[in-house]
Amino acid sequence: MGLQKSDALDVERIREDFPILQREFDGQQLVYLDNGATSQKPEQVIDAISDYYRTYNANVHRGIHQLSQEASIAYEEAHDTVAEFVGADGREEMVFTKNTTDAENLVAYSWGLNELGPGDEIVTTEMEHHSSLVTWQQIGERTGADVKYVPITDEGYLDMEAAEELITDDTEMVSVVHVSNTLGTVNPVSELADVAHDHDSLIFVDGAQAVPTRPVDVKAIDADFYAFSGHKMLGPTGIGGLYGKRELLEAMDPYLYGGGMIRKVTFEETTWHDLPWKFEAGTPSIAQGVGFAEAVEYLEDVGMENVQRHEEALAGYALDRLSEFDDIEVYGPTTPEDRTGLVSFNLDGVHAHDLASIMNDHAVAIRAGDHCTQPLHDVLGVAASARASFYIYNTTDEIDALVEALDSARELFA
Ligand code: C6P
Repeated sequence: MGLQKSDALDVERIREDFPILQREFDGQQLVYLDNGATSQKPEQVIDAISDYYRTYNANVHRGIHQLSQEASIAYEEAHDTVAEFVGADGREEMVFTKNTTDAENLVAYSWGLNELGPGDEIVTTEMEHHSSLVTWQQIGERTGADVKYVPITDEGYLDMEAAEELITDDTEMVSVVHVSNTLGTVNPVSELADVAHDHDSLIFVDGAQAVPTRPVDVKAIDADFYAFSGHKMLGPTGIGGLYGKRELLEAMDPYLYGGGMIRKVTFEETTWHDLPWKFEAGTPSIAQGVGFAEAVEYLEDVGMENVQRHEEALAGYALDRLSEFDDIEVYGPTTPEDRTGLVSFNLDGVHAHDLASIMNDHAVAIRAGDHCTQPLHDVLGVAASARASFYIYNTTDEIDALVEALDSARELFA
């Protein structure tokens, strides 16, 4: 297995932990390049989830029996593990959500509906995922706040000059994606946080593609809110993290009401539980929380600096290989250090869906479509693109397999 351009990780060793990578289709070994959509899961995470169900399955925060105590401790400590991973100040600043989308909606509903009104502005960007763009659009419609979009440059970077003009004293919220899931661009979120704070605005950072692929420190960024999904970083589906500055979370109303999030209920009124439980109504995703923490521990063992170097190496290799062909248009920055390990592209004359289907015939799994960034695709002037996205178990050989499959697509459509 070649990893000619990166010595950051022991990829062969890592691959042994991922049973799904052994799958073959018609005798061809799976090449999984759809990690931006969801990552695969190592044995350690699968075992941690299985172990919870096999040995200490119980509801949390509701029972005094031994199993419930064990489950409660594991679920609570999972918050600590995830909080520490992104530099949050303890479990009080780490709400478990279903995913990034859920975290975006939590902030939009709990903070946005109460705090925004006519004359206020939300500044977001042209490269946002629908989970943020649609959510703020709706909150804008409901509250009368205007939504403004920072444009992108021809090279696929955020236009920072425009950002500085758009963010004004009327801005109440800046919402920005840390790493674009379509362009791969790594945005200067810390710089944007400074601009936002200079105007007394808050900043929400969508870290769905960043936390899995690079070291993230929410305090160093000075984000007010920061969201990410467990399933894109080796964890299970159904669990995500929302970091929020403690004083903001304390001041916000709950998002969902019900069991588990209350302190005292009478027929007349209710008071709320401590953070983060105030935002986790109902029976939470316990197994998923346990699996999420295990995934974080796995990534810590690998080392996030190494993950980042590996991502950049694979991005660089993919950009090099794809630039060999005149009929391929690649989107996003051409400098690997400015992006993460995902590459969106189009092959002249072949619809991205056809391309993904031909890839599938070669057991190469990529994503095709708008990647939940339709407005960004409008800006790029295309309806869809193909996207290969890499993770810690991917190799340069697999990128070669992608390029070979592209050759057959070319032949088929010639
Ligand atoms: N992007 C992709 O293939 P959820 O679905 O809530 O876990 O994550 C939403 C989300 C938010 N922001 C960014 C930057 C994302 O990339 C995603 C998920 C997947 O690109 C599915 S559309």
